[in-house]
Amino acid sequence: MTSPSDIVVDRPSPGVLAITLNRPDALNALRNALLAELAATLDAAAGDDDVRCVVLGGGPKVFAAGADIKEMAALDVVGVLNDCRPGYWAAIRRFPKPIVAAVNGFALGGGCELAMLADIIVAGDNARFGQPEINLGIIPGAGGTQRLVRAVGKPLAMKLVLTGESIDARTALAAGLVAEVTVPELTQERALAIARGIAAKPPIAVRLAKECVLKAFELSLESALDAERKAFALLAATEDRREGIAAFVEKRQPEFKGR
Ligand code: CO8
Repeated sequence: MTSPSDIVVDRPSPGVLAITLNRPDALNALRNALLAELAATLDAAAGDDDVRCVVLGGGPKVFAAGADIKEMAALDVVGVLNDCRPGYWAAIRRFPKPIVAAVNGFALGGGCELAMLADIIVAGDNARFGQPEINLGIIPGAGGTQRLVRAVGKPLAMKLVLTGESIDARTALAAGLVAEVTVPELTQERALAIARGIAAKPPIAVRLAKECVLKAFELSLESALDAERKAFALLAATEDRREGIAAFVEKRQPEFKGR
């Protein structure tokens, strides 16, 4: 049973869906109900033409302090094997439109893994990223051992995963985990500005661009270049490509329709 209050969903401007994690008293710990609600919201947004980009935030003080440890404590090995959470994480991972994460405060454990599922991370300078699972006798379970390595390289990823230490926003920026750092009061606004910019771009090209960039993590270079070539050719069939090029030649703003 999902609680409607675990996330707040808003449409701050055309084409942009803002999702805010809403368990501030538990530092936005990602209990099952929250993950279910987030996955269902993204599933609905995937099929909604009025959503072109998502901003995912946790409010001014915290992004998410990880899986809900109290909920997790009840699981034995059979419970973990039958866990519903991998399904929710897969739904978030499969979301085909861009997600911009606005991260203030802690992004730890599953919170860091959730931020890494976003396509762009804007961090407040109060943000802290880490994978402290080792302190609980477990390891990251939603991609942390893999995505962190790909984002920041082996030495720093290994240090974070093995020591449970966290890094601040500036270190995360220097390491390539986040795209921008700002003051916490502006994190959400910056993320929204980026999302508004993406929402004004041609949606099919945006979708294929995201798909192709993600292939860099999944395929060999040769196969990924092949996929890029095919996506590039596919876009030649879109009205938006004609519109984009015509608008450039005619020195006017393009009007993209997602066709
Ligand atoms: N789960 C549940 N409750 C939490 C969590 C959490 N992860 N984090 C904080 N809370 C709760 C606290 O229990 C406390 O509640 P209460 O007031 O009722 O006691 C409240 O939030 C405030 O927390 P603190 O008093 O601890 O706040 P501090 O500012 O003193 O400390 C910290 C903040 C350092 C973030 C601290 O709360 C902390 O260490 N939290 C746990 C961080 C952590 O270990 N995260 C990893 C969790 S494991 C995980 O994410 C695995 C993901 C696997 C996914 C697998 C999918 C298949």
